[in-house]
Amino acid sequence: MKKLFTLSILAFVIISICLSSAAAAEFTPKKEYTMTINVTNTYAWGMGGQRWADLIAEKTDGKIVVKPYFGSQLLAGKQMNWLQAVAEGSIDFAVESTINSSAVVKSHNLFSLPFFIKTFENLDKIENGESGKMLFDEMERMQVIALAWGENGFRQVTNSVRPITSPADLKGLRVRVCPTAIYDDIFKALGADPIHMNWADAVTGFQQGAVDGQENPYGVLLPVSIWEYHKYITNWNYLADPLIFCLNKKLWDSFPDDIKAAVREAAEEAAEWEKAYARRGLDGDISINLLKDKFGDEPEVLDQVAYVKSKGGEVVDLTSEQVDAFIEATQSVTDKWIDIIGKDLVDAAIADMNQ
Ligand code: X2X
Repeated sequence: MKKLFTLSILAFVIISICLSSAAAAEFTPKKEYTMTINVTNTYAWGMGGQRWADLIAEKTDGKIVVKPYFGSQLLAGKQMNWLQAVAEGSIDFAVESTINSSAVVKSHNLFSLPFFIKTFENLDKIENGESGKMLFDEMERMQVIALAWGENGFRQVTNSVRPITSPADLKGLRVRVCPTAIYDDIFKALGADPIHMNWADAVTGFQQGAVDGQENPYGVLLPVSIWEYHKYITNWNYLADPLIFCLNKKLWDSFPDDIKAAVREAAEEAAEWEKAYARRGLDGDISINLLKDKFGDEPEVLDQVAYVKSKGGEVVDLTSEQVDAFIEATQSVTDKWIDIIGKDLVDAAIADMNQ
């Protein structure tokens, strides 16, 4: 009896050892995972992606190696295709803009509703609120796990012809926009001529004068020295451009818990830094202090608007009456797109902003 007992304990121990080593052996990381990013590593966005990859390596003791591919290299420059690629697993990770997924996921146009979000505070409330959760849940249903919100920024309009202070000033201007429908509607409503161009081709387009203007956040205007092509910059915060730190769901599900925790922590830390870097000087001292106190980082350019001015950019700030004229001119676009985005999500976003 005693012998039987000892034998069964022994059998139990052996089986347990076998099972646990089988579980450990079950996960063998790939030698290298891919990450797609639409811009280069000279932008806050690109630096944020690189930082996520570096932190993943650090926090997993080198077990998970992620290689960022910049400039949508893995997509042959087709920036609008990233979400499908991550969903089907042909690309593993992404730090990408909701604009670039908005053709595939209609709800991502929420951030492109003209003059809807307007402030960093509102944007944070959406990202951290119910509407932000709805957006992440929807991505999970599409096989993409979203871990953190980063930021390209509030987009400002630039051009080489004249200062823009009213919709009439945009009349007839050829404006490069991201290849997506809501931008067409907005710029047509304002009397401009929207031209689709992938970012991979856009700067050459500016150099060659193929367009009169474009729109992008300060985090993009500085690295491409926009003042060299477009002297006039209007700060109108007309729409927001968040980034999502995310990865393929099947890959995520294959990770053991400790790897999941490390990848998530790395995303949160990299996104917090990236957002602060993109916002520096645009939200008073908040982001500058966060970079310094939390990350020990003191970037060379602290005031991005002043920097653009120092390079010869003519920067216009709109009065609230001037903004009202743009809101009025784009009201039909808002009405149309609320239905496409989904009223439930828009209402949730309004409720979040009112919190
Ligand atoms: O294409 C753009 O304008 C850019 C770089 O901002 C995005 O990828 C959304």
